[in-house]
Amino acid sequence: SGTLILLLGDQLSHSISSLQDYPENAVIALCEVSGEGRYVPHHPQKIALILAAMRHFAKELRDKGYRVHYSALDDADNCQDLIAEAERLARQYDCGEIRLVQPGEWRLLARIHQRQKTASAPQWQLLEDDRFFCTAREFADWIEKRKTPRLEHFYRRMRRKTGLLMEDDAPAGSQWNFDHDNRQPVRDNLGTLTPPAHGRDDITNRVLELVNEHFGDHFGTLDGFNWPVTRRQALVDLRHFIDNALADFGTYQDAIDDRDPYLFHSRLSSAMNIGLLSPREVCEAAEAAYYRGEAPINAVEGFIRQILGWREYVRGIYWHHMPAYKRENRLNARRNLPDFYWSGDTDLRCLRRAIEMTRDNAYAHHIQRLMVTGNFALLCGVKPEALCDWYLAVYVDAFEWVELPNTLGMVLHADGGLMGSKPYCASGKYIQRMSNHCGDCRFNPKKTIGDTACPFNSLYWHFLERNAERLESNPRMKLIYGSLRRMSDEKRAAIREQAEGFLDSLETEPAYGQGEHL
Ligand code: FAD
Ligand code: DLZ
Repeated sequence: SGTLILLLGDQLSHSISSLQDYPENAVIALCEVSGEGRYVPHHPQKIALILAAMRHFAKELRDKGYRVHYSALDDADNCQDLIAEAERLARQYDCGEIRLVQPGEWRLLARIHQRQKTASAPQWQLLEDDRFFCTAREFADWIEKRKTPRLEHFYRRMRRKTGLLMEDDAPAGSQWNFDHDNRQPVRDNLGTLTPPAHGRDDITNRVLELVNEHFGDHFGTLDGFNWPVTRRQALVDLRHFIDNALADFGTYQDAIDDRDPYLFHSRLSSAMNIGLLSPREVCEAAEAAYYRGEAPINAVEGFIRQILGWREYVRGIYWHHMPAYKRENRLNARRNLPDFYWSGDTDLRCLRRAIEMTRDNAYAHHIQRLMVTGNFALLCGVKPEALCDWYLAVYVDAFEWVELPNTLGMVLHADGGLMGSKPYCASGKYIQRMSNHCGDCRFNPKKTIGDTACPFNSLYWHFLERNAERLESNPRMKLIYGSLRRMSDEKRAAIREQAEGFLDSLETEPAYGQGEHL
């Protein structure tokens, strides 16, 4: 009997291993199922991206002559669950084997392993996902030899392995890392860039209607949908970034603008994560711009480090430490996610704008995710499962292999320091320095106590005090704990009272989204 090749919604690469050397007459299946749209309440733009990209990809395969089965969301006999639907199709096409590239989320992999153990037919066969620079095995070999694994060491190894930005054995520009040049705050008249507007064909328009019908109740709007749904569109975005934004990417990498959601960021994460672009071609395009003299080394190195370094590192951490990783909560955070994460209805201007941009675009850039919505949740002690479900739901690029280490590890410092040697905690002064939000906010970042004090300030000290036992001995936290210790008892008590008053005001009955999917 035959083979069913199952392609998931984030496996839309023509070079993917499951499409190489497959048995003659195999059926390639792509399945839209409501189960994948609802395991967290995904942003409608994320669902629309996946479904539109799947439909376009299926068409490209058919045009190339492949034998394709496409299960549409509205099909009467659709099981609405990936595993059940694939097994139904295997029976329909008389396939004894279902072959697929390993999924990017543990929850699906665990279910497939379960089917491998218990189901007599069809047989599930998993292939390695070779669309990354580093395999899970290679990462395991690397991390198992290290007492304190750090991104920087891993990244240098990947630079040497790939030759990206290497000149003989030396790093281009004679330094591995140009981070110190990449911390400029936002400034007036930065000159905003408009991303390319992608045309919507009949396929995309139909998907937008469908998503509105089925998932219109989820947080997020569909109106401004402009994510690339084909490789051709993704290449347009890549070219736009290289030609117009890359040169300033480094300098303004950490800046936050009240009006511009994208600044000089690439907006390429979703295209890479679903397979429309390969990380290698994106890095090579940036490297080529450097050697053409079109972008400085601080920009190009900074950009390549995000992809060759961070993106690979988080994936390695995820597969090496799952499933235990998801249960980590080293700072013992227990608070519910404030309801305003699902509405933007808050007086804190920075949070409001990050959440509104997320609602409108299914996107916020890294520093908004880390230092605004992330930092706030860290300082408040939001429980990891609630925050992780939020990040997994609301961003167009969110898949658990990349979302979880960033949220649980980098933001919440819940993994004991695998993702960062210290928590990325900051007071309102950081947000004031890097952004232009504070001028339009009713809170004052210079004040810690009183009605108009920026809540980030008292929360910051409260967080440090609450977690002193675990963090005080960290050499990178010594200075700040010194300041805390030098404060008078009265001042500390006043800050504590201010922070606890604020935290109490957040405690309402949560509407939904508290990590119950764990
Ligand atoms: P750019 O700023 O242009 O960066 C270029 C590329 O580098 C990105 O496209 C991305 O592929 C990669 N990259 C940058 N930072 C990281 C990082 N920390 N980890 C992994 N890759 C990185 N990224 C996701 O792709 N999916 C997620 O679900 C996701 N969740 C996140 C959750 C939190 C709490 C945080 C702090 C970060 C998260 N990130 C995630 C990383 C990063 O914020 C996004 O990759 C980036 O904002 C995407 O926008 P961009 O393509 O414009 O990125
Ligand atoms: C995210 C998503 C959504 C919303 N819908 C589908 C779908 O209908 N069919 C599908 O194959 N994949 C979908 N995906 C992507 C999967 O959730 C993703 O492949 C897994 O989480 C593994 O990374």
